[in-house]
Amino acid sequence: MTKKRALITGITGQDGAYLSKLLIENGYEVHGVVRRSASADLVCSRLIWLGVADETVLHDGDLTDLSSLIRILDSVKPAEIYNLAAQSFVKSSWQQPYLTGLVTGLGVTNMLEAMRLVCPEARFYQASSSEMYGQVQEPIQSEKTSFYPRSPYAAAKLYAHWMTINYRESFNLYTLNGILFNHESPLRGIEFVTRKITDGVARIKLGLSDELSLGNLEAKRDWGHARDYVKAMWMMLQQDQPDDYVVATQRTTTVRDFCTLAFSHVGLKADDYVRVDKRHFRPSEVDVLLGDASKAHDKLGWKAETTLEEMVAEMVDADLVRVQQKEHL
Ligand code: NAP
Ligand code: F7E
Repeated sequence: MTKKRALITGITGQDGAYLSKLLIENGYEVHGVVRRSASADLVCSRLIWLGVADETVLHDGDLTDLSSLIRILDSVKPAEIYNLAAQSFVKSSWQQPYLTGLVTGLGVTNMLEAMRLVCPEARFYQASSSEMYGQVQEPIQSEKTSFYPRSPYAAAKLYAHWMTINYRESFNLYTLNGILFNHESPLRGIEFVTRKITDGVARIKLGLSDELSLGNLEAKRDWGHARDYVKAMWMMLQQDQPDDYVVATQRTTTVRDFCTLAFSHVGLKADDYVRVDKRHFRPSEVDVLLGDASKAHDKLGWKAETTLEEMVAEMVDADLVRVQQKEHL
C-alpha cells in the first residue's frame, strides 16, 4: 500500500521535528522544505535528536521563493501540507519587521498560491498563534475572541491567518488555522524564555555560571508541550470539514513561577540567581495569555497530556545532559 505523503515547511524547527516523528509513527512518508544554510551540519540537529533524520526527505526551498514551493509541491504531491515555517521569535520581529512580514506573512500566501496551482486537493495546516490576541480582549481566549496584535510578528501572523481563511472561502480549498498557545520542549530554541531558563539552570547547577539574566518576570503564558500540540495539528487535518481551533492547556503561569519550578527541580532557589535586565524587555508586551481549548476537546478529542511540572523537569534534565556533554542545540 502506498504511504500517505505529508510536506512540512519549518521541518528543522521544534514543531517540525516533533510532527515528523508523529507522522512517521503514523505510517506517513514525510517530506520537508529546508532553506540553504552555511551551517548545513547543524540544520537537522532536532530531527537527529528525535532519531528521525534518516526517515525524512528534504527539499531545498524558501517560503519567500514561490517557484521553489511550486517545484517541491509538484514533485512531492502531498496529501497534507503543514506550514510551520516562520520567523517565529517575537523579540526579533521589531529588529527585522520587513523580513518578518515577508516570511511569516507573505510567505504563507506563497504556500497557499503554490497549493492552489499545483495540488488544490491537498489539506493545508497554517501555524497561527496566540500572539494574535496580544492585548487580550477577553480574560480567556477562544476562537471567538477578537485579535489585537502587539508585535510585527503578531501582525504578520494575523495577515496569514486571514489569508488561510480567505483561500478556504474563495477557492473552496481545505485550509485551516491552528491557533496554538506557547508550547515548549527540550527542542525549543535557546532564545525563548523557557529554554533560556532551563539551560541557565543547568549551567548554574553544574557550576558554569552564577546568574540568569531575564526581562519581564510578570508576563504570563499558557505553556504546553510541543509533543502534545503537534498531535492536535494532525487531528485537525483528519476532520471532514476544515475549521480553526485553539490549542492550549487552560492554565497560565508567570515567567517568575516557571523559574521557581526549574530551579527547584535541581534543589536551588530562583531568587538567588535570577537578575532582571531591562535590555530583555520588549517595546510592547503581551502581558497574559490563557486559552480556552474546549472546541479542540469537544470536536477533535484532543487534550494536553503533559503537565507544566513534567515538562519543566524534562527540559531541565535534557539541558543538564547537553551542558555536561557540550552538545549544541
Ligand atoms: P521554530 O523552531 O522557530 O522553527 C521555524 C522553522 O521555520 C525553522 O525550520 C526555520 O528554518 C524555518 N524557516 C524560517 N524562515 C524560513 C524561510 N524563509 N523559508 C523556509 N523555512 C523557514 O518554530 P516552532 O516553535 O517550531 O514553531 C512552528 C510554527 O508555529 C511557527 O510558524 C511559529 O511561528 C508557530 N507557532 C509557534 C508557537 C510556539 O509556542 N512554539 C506557538 C504558536 C505558533 P531554519 O532551521 O533554517 O531556521
Ligand atoms: O517570551 C518574557 C517575554 O520569547 C515569553 C513564540 O513561539 O510563543 C512564543 O512567543 C514571555 C514574554 O515567547 C525573557 O517578554 C522575560 O512575555 O519565550 P518567549 P513569546 O514571545 O510568547 C508564541 C505563541 C509564538 O507564536 C511565538 O512564535 O517571556 N521574557 N524574560 C523573556 N522572553 C525571552 N525570550 N527572553 C527573556 O530573557
